[in-house]
Amino acid sequence: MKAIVKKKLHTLFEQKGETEIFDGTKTKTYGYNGSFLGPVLRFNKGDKVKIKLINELDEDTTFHWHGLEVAGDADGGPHGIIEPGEEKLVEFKVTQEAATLWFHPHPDGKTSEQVYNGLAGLIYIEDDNSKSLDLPNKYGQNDIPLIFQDKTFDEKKQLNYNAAMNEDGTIGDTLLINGTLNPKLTVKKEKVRLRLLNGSNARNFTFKLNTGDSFEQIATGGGLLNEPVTMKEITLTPSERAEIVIDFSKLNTEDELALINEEDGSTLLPFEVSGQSREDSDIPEEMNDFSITDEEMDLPVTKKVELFGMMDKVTINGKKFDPERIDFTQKQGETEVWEIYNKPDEMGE
Ligand SMILES: [Cu+2]
Repeated sequence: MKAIVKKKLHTLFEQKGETEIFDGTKTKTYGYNGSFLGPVLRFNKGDKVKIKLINELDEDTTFHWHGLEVAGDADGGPHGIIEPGEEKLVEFKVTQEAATLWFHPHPDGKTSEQVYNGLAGLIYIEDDNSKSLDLPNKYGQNDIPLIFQDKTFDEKKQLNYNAAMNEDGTIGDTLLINGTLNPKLTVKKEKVRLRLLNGSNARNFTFKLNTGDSFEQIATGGGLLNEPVTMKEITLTPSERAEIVIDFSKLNTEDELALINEEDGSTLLPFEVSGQSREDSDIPEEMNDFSITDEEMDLPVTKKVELFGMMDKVTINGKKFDPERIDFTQKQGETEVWEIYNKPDEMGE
């Protein structure tokens, strides 16, 4: 993945390109400021960010910051269309805590295909707390971005979004990690932080070490947990992020080590462990201080949300998406309790 773009990023293009995913063959792809996927955008809490967005595709698109707390006019939802050849300047202030987010297009009805073609990138937010903690933070050395996406290619090795469509979306038979086929990751005998993004359309991943060894989860898509949680596997549905730390100094590196997908037993990412680290990080027992007060626990349910349906029949509380309608309003700074119900369909799924 490309070098980190620091705060001075001014322009983000959505563009078409060609990428050599298979040796000697060019695959038509989409990308941000390149032919496939995007750079990692790094923000600090408190930053005032100004980005010029340019649509160089020949279709409508938007630039959406998934998980960022940002005003609607800068968020690039389906209402924020940028037409082919057009550009738009967005400005926002980063107000939330350290987290791993991602960006992608979000035009109504075209989102998944544009992401599938390659429009996806990571956003890292850091804050004083995350910088003061002794977490692995050397980009590309012990702090690794990993975007997992399954694709289907036709016989000419071109992306085929419609090939394996089911009622959940499209699935693929070929895994790309950071846009790369069959990658492996070389690490030292130290604690390594993996920032996992499930960037697939409809596939879940349950990440697990092939040896069954445990690792620590330090963050969800919302930011750092209060304390690290030891676990042996973690499931991410599409769009979800998690940060995990694997301590390679504690693993038997004579074994072939790999991250596998417990859902189907497939190997996702083999590790090659070579060399000792000079200074290993020390994961703190306390990383954050989220709490819910007793008063908040006792609040009655403010809103009920019923999710139902598949594809273009998806509804929330029986209503389909309509950009002209606002269903919920709430006051900033006020705690609400939402009850979310995922209603099964006739098949009971
Ligand atoms: Cu999103």
